Amino acid sequence: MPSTEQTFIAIKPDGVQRGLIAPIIARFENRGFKLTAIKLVTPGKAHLEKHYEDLKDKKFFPDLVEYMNSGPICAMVWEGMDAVKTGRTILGATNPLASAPGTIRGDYALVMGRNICHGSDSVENAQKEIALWFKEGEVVSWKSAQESWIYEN
Ligand code: IDP
Ligand code: MG
Repeated sequence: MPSTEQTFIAIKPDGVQRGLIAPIIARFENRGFKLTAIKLVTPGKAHLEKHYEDLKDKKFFPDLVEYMNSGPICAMVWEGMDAVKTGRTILGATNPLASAPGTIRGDYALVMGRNICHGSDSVENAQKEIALWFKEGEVVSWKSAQESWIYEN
């Protein structure tokens, strides 16, 4: 049976402005993950401070919030086997210079303050982030016709 693990993936304002929505979505689709929610949002400072509340004491926090507040964000939920950990692998390391080619950050970014994308770092945080970014009913449960070609049984 396919796993129903979900992760929150966001294309940050630089990724949206640079026209990278489609190639980023393609990486998750092509890998076999299922898109269960997507929207373009500019949620405002308070929401972004909440999203990154664990980092509020970091020196870069004000710049991070300003960066995230600088344009629309493409917020998504992707579902599938090991979605959280594999989602992070697809993104690459936080520092794009340390990200392997073939990862999103390793292919499209150079600096941490413009690193294109966000991905949940644990199943627990994924659940929190999905609840923060999406309302009840915005995450859609559906059966992919590809399922039996991606998973065994
Ligand atoms: P992650 O996005 O890989 O999970 P986190 O440590 O959760 O990395 O940091 C959140 C975001 O804050 C990063 O994606 C990056 O945009 C920014 N950031 C993290 N560390 C630094 C830093 O040392 N300088 C500038 N920005 C940073
Ligand atoms: Mg993080």
